Amino acid sequence: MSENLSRRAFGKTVGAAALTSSALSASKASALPQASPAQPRDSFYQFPSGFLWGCATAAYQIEGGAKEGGRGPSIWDTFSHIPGKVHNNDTGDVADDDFHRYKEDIQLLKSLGARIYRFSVSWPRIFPDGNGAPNPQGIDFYSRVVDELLSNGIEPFCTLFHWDLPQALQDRVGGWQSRETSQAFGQYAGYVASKLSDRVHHFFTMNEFSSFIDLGYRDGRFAPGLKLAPAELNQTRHNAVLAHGLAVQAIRAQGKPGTKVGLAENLVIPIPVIEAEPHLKASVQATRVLNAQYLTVIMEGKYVDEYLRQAGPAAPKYTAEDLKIISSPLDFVGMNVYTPTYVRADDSSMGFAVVNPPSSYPHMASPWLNIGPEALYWAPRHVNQIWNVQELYVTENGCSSADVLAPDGHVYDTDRVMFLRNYLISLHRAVAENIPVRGYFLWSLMDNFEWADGYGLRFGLYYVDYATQKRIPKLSAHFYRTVIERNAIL
Ligand code: PNW
Repeated sequence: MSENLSRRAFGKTVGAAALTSSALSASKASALPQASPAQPRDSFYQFPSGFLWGCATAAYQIEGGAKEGGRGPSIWDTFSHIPGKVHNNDTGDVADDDFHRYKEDIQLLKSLGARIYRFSVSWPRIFPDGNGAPNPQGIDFYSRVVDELLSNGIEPFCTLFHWDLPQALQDRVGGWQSRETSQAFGQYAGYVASKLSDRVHHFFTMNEFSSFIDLGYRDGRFAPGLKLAPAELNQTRHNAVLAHGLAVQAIRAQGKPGTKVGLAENLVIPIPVIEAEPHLKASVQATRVLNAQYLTVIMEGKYVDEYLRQAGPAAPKYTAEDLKIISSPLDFVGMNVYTPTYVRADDSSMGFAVVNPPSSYPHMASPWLNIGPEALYWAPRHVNQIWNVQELYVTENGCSSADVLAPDGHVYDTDRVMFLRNYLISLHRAVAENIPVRGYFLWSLMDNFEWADGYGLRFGLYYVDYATQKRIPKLSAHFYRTVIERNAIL
């Protein structure tokens, strides 16, 4: 059973914190109204009313039910069952068992006060064979999830591809190495939109191109575990952005009028080493060049010269028609924001240089997760200013911590609270500067299958005891609930 997010458990802690901060500031003049020691203070970091707060998850990471409801295998089923590919040889066979517990999990969202929820549809639940005849039980499951969300006052945002490619397509045509997969994705996207867009108003085509292509087809660390040469890799990237464009068109053709389409991309987020010219200019140029293969071609309908020049004979082959499809206009852009990439001005033909972090740079439990709160300011600022995007969402932000259950049954993830508080303060800066960020999805609602790290790394607001499937709210869940309730960072 889920635990309620009652204030009682953390009441003492919260009271103590309030007392300390009032005592400290009592001696200082403050622009903010003074609150009595027992009362929470007003926050400087107040969000505009109507700002949407929520959480994100993905099908393979939470659902389980791998062989139920007519679901076909995905490349992640195959990959995770190969010994040595995933930490501890963990698989998503059961995961959080959300396939059976989705009602309980929606109550977790409700206890946080979440207004929006980003979930993903498992392609092989809908088309067990990749394409051909849909499996009616598949769409029924998501239809029930959507109804349950709506009846709890939570708006569903649906991701169509969060990496669980049908194994049938990998076997038949080589997955994203083939344009046939791009075509099949368009058909699948149109079908889901035709069934859910009466109730789901926002669709994301893809989640994080670089993660499933670069880690899956270049480094071999993610499914399908390939290490392609540069020319094949660039063609695979091209097929993936083409699939995105075909899906945008299919959703517009088959979804209800007014259905909004975008994507959830973990763009490289260049941050000027010092917030002054000429580094500011360098960070803008870096954003376009470092995202050339994915977001830039989608937004501009063109591969930037720097990329084509660098790729040389390994550049992808494409037609003008491909570029038109890839750059089909979007209604919004979703950004998955984790780590910063510091850049400085440079005399090279690129106009910028990436500054690699020193070995002392701090990171969270995932070694790649360098802490850079400003990323949550710069990602929306760059995307809004470079491509004039007028509707933005933070589709993921959050972190892994070495969470432990304390003897009193709680999880005191103070590092996650520190991480979130600082990132959200940067997000507040963006919103305060009128950059049109409409909502924020925290990754993740609950601990789940963290891809090649299996269940070894935890990103949830709720701790999941995998032996019992019990969900336990961490300190960060209480923090986030307070943020949502006050619509402010404290
Ligand atoms: C994202 N990296 O993945 C995904 O969208 C989620 O499914 C995932 O659970 C979350 O972030 C946390 O990792 C990434 O190695 C996975 O740089 C790996 C990397 C980045 C993002």
